[in-house]
Amino acid sequence: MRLLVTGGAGFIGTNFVRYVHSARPDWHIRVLDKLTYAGRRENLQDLEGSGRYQFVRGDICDPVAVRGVMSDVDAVVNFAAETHVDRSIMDAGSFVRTDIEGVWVLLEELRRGSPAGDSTRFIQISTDEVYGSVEQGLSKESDQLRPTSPYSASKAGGELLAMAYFHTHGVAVTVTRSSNNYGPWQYPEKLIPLFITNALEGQPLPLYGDGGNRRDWLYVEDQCAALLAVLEKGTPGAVYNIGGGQELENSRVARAIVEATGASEDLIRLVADRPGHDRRYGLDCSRVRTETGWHPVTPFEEGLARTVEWYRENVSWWSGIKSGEFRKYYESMYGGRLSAGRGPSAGGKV
Ligand code: NAD
Ligand code: TDX
Repeated sequence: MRLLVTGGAGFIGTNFVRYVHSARPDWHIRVLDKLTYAGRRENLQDLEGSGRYQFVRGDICDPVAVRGVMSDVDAVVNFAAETHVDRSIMDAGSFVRTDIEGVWVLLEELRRGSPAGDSTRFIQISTDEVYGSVEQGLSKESDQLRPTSPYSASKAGGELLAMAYFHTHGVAVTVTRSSNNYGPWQYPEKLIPLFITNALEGQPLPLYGDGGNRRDWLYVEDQCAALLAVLEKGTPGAVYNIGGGQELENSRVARAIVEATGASEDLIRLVADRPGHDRRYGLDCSRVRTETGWHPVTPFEEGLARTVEWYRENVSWWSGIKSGEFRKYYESMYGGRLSAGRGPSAGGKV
């Protein structure tokens, strides 16, 4: 098996490449990654001498770069994307480019290089956010898509285009829609790594709105196992929900982080809400379970403990990130919100 992993130097990609490298010792893995602010070649540096791993820097929107890495592969797993909802609210341009146009470039190359009948697999990693906010119950793969943020709308565009290439051109596309991942190597802009690293630094934990929005949490190693199962046992033309089955209010997550890091609960601050903030997502994962046998095995408390330990042991990884371009981003995203002071001491109840 020769596997191309696009966006492999980001959070889930790094975990997936490491997982597959160890679980399938006869597979060759090539990563194509643009190395945006969210990607780090160093995450996978130790695999570079193994003879089974190759890193190529390049943009999935660039047909020449894509052609150069795709000609001899059996499967492509596409993680490459702009992924942070808050950044998509500030500026959606790069989301439209990478999450829609980039997917199109990958699909065009698959179509060109694989005349009908060829079976190069294409796994498009999508998200539960494409269903939009679901107040009650669980979304099934056949449900209507109602994305509400520029991020989720771009991801919906990418996966719909991918399925169109399955139906129209016979490209062997499979789509996965997963819930919120957490674990090692996650860029500290997302809720869990931001709150863990802020707690370790004694900085405030800015909780949006009333802290009552709910997410379903999936430990990243479980996500990797699910993706390998889908790659090996899933069906082209199918969509698979992949969830952790562990739904929590954000305020509970914040308190769990405070507890796991030994920080003070006073660090938790209620701040102005994210515009268009989806209240809840929930996934019915019976299809992936029935067809591949996969189910998540990591309880949230255990996954969080492992994640906190990883951030404690890898301070140089995240403190470097947080002292760079991130500072400007953090100030523009949180500076005004935090100084507006809706924290518990100012009356906001967590
Ligand atoms: P991430 O932001 O940590 O990493 C994204 C990676 O893609 C980075 O390495 C970046 O350099 C690379 N990249 C960005 N634009 C690129 C381009 N134009 N060409 C090549 N590489 C490019 O993201 P993540 O959290 O690891 O998410 C991976 C995928 O999983 C994304 O498609 C995301 O939409 C999806 N997803 C993530 C979650 C989650 O909770 N993190 C949940 C569901 C779905
Ligand atoms: O500072 C914060 N405070 C806060 O209350 C941040 C960054 C987030 N939140 C809230 C917003 C959400 O309700 O926490 C929840 C989780 O937020 P994020 O970590 O930004 O994730 P989310 O918006 O749910 O999207 C994530 O899951 C689905 C990923 O970023 C997406 O890439 C993925 O598709």
